[in-house]
Amino acid sequence: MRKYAFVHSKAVNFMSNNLKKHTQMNTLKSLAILGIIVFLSSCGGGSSSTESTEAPKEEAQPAAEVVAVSDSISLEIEANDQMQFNKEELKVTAGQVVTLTLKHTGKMPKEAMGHNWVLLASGTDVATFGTSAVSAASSGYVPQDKLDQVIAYTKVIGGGEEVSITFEAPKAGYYKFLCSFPGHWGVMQGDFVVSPK
Ligand SMILES: [Cu+2]
Repeated sequence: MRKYAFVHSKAVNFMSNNLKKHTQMNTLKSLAILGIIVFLSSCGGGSSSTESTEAPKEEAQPAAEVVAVSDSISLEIEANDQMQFNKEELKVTAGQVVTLTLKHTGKMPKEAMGHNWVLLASGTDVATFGTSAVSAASSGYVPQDKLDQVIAYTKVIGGGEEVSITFEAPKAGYYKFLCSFPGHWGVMQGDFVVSPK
């Protein structure tokens, strides 16, 4: 009986050891499988989260790179007490809606140092127009019988004042602008360049 019991207990021991090993192996196996699952799912999750963060960037980039050709433009030109414009050339694109602002940065009154900005039609001679403008004081030195030679113009302003006008850019080409206040056109003139659309 005792021997049997010993054997039995040994057998039980053996069995329980085996069971332990088996259970351990099972546990290891399940841990390994779990590990693979976790690895796979984290990979899957990782790649999908990468996609989700990259996708909006790819969509956003082209939108940010889109440079629309503006159909309007704002230009600014200054005139001073020294009878000077601060720009000799202004550039726009054909058909653009141009908003031009003339600023008189000086202090002299418009009767003594008045300035305007006049854009002449293609083929109009600056000297001829400037000379004829002298006698057009009542209309801001823009002869009303020569408006066909004028694309756009501002009123005459004095020191510290500014004025804005809006007009449509003419067809592509080179035009002249000037200040038509008596005696100013000789130095106060420049090129208005209209490039094709
Ligand atoms: Cu002037």
